[in-house]
Amino acid sequence: MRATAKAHTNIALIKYWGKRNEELILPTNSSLSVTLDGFYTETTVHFKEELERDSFMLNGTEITDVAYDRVTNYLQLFRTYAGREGLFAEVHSTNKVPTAAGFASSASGFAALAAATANALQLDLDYTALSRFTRQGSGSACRSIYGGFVQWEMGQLDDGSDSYAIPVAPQNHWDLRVAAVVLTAKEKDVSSRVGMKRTVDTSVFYDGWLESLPKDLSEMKDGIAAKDFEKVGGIAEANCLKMHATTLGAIPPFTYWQDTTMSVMETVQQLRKDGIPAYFTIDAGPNVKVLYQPEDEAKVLQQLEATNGVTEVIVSKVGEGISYL
Ligand code: 2P0
Repeated sequence: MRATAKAHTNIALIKYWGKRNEELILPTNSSLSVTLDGFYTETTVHFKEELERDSFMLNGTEITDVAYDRVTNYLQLFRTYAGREGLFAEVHSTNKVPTAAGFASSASGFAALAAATANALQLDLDYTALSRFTRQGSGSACRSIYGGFVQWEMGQLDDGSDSYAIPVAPQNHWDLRVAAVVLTAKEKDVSSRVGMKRTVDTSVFYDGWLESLPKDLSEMKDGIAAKDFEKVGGIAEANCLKMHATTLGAIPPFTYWQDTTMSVMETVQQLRKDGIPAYFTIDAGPNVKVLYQPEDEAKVLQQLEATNGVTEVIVSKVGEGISYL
């Protein structure tokens, strides 16, 4: 009753931004991401008959706060499914996701936890079922079950059974690079969960965002199939800007951008003016991720590293899906 799994984080090219059901984590739109090889979580789950409660160690430290509650509540889903109420586990996670890089470690974290838990309980789940379970830990995590380019199908059903990830193109389809640009920026004060809820509930721009998504998604998939870098980068950047625009229309309004965020955006725009195709995307925080092609790496990194407020640039290639260790 012990298993270890590894999962990589992902970056959305078409963003998930809003839930229609908060408990089941059902989104208001389908999203699409690329799995990254640079950032991952390894998790061991060990169920033992003699335990009286779950325990959670993260990077060697015992966790007892809300993060523990989230893990133990999540394990409960599997216990109920397996008919193993009262069977508790020791969970050991190691995060190779520098928090400073502004990646949601919840994506790789819940994907690795789901995979390890299902294996430890010897549940014979296919990737669709595993992705459905993963989604209930953290939405974006369901995309990390697969490597390469991955869509999270929003689904229509109230019970969430048709809301899961589907592979769009495998890891070896296309050799893209994503630079995570680490900034001298303050921690965000609106979490993604709070931010997306406030936006759904109050933003006057939210309907426009939703209306624009089917076209973005279908053109993005065409661009990926054709390996059309400028198309994919252009749609990803515009989609990110629209998502962030919705936060300015919320009540009270908020933004994840800081001055250093905008400096990096300007650097990327200047790279394009200089003939180098590079595009940015930003999640629920100040850090920026930059998409580029391998042949432009030296110039892109040089310009990013020279930008005011940039402390580090971490490069990822397209990553693989979950694996068992
Ligand atoms: C995404 N983000 O598609 C979007 C873009 C942030 C901006 O998914 O509440 O940690 O656990 O489902 O997945 C971040 O939110 O939120 C996120 P929950 P999650 O990657």
